[in-house]
Amino acid sequence: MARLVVVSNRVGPLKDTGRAGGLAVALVDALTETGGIWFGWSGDVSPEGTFSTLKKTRSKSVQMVQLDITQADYDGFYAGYANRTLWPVLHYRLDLADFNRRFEQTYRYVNERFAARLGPMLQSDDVIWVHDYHFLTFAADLRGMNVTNPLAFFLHIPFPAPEILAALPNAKLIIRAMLAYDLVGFQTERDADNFRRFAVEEAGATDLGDHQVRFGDRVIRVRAYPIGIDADAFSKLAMSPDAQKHIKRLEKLMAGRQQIIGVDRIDYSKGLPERFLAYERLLKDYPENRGRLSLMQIAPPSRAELDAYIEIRRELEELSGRVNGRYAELDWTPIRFLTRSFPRRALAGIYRASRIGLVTPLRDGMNLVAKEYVAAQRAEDPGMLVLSRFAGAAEQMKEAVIVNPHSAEEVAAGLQTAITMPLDERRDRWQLMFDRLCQNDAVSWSRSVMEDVKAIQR
Ligand code: GDG
Repeated sequence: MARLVVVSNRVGPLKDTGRAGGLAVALVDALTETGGIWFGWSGDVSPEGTFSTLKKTRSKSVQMVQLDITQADYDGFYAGYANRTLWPVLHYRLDLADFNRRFEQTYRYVNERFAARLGPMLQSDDVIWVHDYHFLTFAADLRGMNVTNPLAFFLHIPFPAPEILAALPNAKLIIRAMLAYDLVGFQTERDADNFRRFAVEEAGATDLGDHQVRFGDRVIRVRAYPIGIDADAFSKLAMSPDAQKHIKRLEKLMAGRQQIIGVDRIDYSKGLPERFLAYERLLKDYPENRGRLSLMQIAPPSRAELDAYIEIRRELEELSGRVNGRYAELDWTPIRFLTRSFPRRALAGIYRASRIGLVTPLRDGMNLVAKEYVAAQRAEDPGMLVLSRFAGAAEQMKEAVIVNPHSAEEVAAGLQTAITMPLDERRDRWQLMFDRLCQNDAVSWSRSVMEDVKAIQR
């Protein structure tokens, strides 16, 4: 069996430390099956940067190989083009995008340097699987070094409509570089369609039907491979004694009341201020929930150095202060806003103890929290998921209460539907979602990408 080489910005962990999410578990599983390399940034900045000595660690047949970058690479590639240009554009936020041309140059340079360091490690029959928006142009660099191995790519975040992407300077060149991959995978059918449309309408590719486009003399497979979680393991985690401890603590605190849970990195794509406003609207429009249904928002900080994130955090603190000031009672706090992270097993327990999972991103590639919330529920009395139509997860979780996160009235009405939903209906809807999560888990996701990449005609 051909060896697998995974490339992603951050690498590992190789061992299941209890912190690893479904993605790391799925990739380690795929790597262990064939043996291989997981290659990416070390997370460190050094003066030698991509010219530094490779950092290597091994666990059985899998080798982790990591590379530093320089401060200038960090500013232009990571904080710059990846997070200030591509992240907003791909999440449909042209208003937040910074089109600094130096960012783009550094991004292309760092992609080239990573390719130059990976190239010498490759064997002729390796299959290479590259992840996410940090490495859109990576395949073109490898092809420039005469690498002819099968190259697959998966985008974890949304791919916008061509009308949006066209605003990105040099979008055509970036997409043409992506057409150097043999397979380009997305979270949803919509994302795959958007990419195909851009490739055909703007970049000169031809649609061959059957999820394929031609560009020059190459055929590229373009398809949706919705990512899954390790549903069975997460469900068991939610029943573990450790999770149980958290459930007990929360239940004591709630004293018979109920809780809505939100868990998101602080990021403008996650629709957090809109969510707080929708909850405020619920208390206004459906006053029977006052004193009875609180909102707990867990929001570990992310990429805290970016101004946009500091601003959202401040806004959320203000909003929660306002709602709490207005509606709190001596023994009841409406919003509990926790800007810290929790161990995974605690999270599983918190999901399980919450009657509603509220997942309302303005745009999201998939959103694994939606899937984890469902996996953590009690089969006999499951909580209900209220889910944004703009999360990739909505394509596969139609039994959730689907809402438009921009409309506070609609989210409030959705919350009311969820809280008053009869037990039979909750059970039926939950069972359908849970069965689908188990069938389409993280391992089956990576297998289906691997099967398609192996079927590529060379
Ligand atoms: C990108 C795409 C796509 C959160 N707080 C804590 C914690 N988490 C974990 C959750 C979940 C993960 O982080 C977040 O995953 P999401 O899918 O919701 O979002 P992104 O981080 O933006 O991920 C996204 C994903 O890639 C995969 O393809 O679904 O659309 O944006 O697993 O549980 N984990 C722990 N403590 C916390 O406090 N341990």
